[in-house]
Amino acid sequence: MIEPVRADITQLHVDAIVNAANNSLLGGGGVDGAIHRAAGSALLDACQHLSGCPTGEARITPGFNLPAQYIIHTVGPAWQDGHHGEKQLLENCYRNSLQLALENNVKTIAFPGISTGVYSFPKDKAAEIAVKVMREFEYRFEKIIPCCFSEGDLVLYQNILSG
Ligand code: AR6
Repeated sequence: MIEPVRADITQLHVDAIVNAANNSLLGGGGVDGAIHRAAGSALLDACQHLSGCPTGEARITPGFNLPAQYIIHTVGPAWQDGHHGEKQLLENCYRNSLQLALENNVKTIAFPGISTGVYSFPKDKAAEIAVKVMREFEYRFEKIIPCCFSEGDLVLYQNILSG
């Protein structure tokens, strides 16, 4: 089941939440900053052992102080003009995150809108890509949650899913 919710992803009681990280995996602003604050400093220690992550790939850590058991860190593309492989890279983020989740027996997982903040990926295009990949994996999870930070984002996902 794909079930969009409006929430702060750090508060969700799911097996795994996904972080929209950067190549260093050492924290930043946006949802990345919120996750590091909520998980505690042990997360930074764990990330330091991962030696970064290429764009489109994913890495896993414990959730530490979060309600979620795991954090899956993925690095979305920064939007340039749509002709620099951005769509494929964003698709890779969703696919690699869901694959890594399956390998760790994750049944419930929540995603923020990867790349749609600081990285400026157009929200409608990003949501179409997210839902396309989530639908491929839907039946291998109990729940896949697009975690929307604004009411507008929630309506966007609801419209795509009902269309
Ligand atoms: N819960 C759910 N969604 C959130 C939360 C939250 N607590 N906070 C923000 N969002 P962004 P990006 C939404 O900028 O575009 C960082 O500095 C937000 O509304 O966090 O992939 C990293 O270190 C937006 O829809 O990630 C990288 O350097 C979405 O999360 C860079 O930003 C993603 O926005 C990554 O940029």
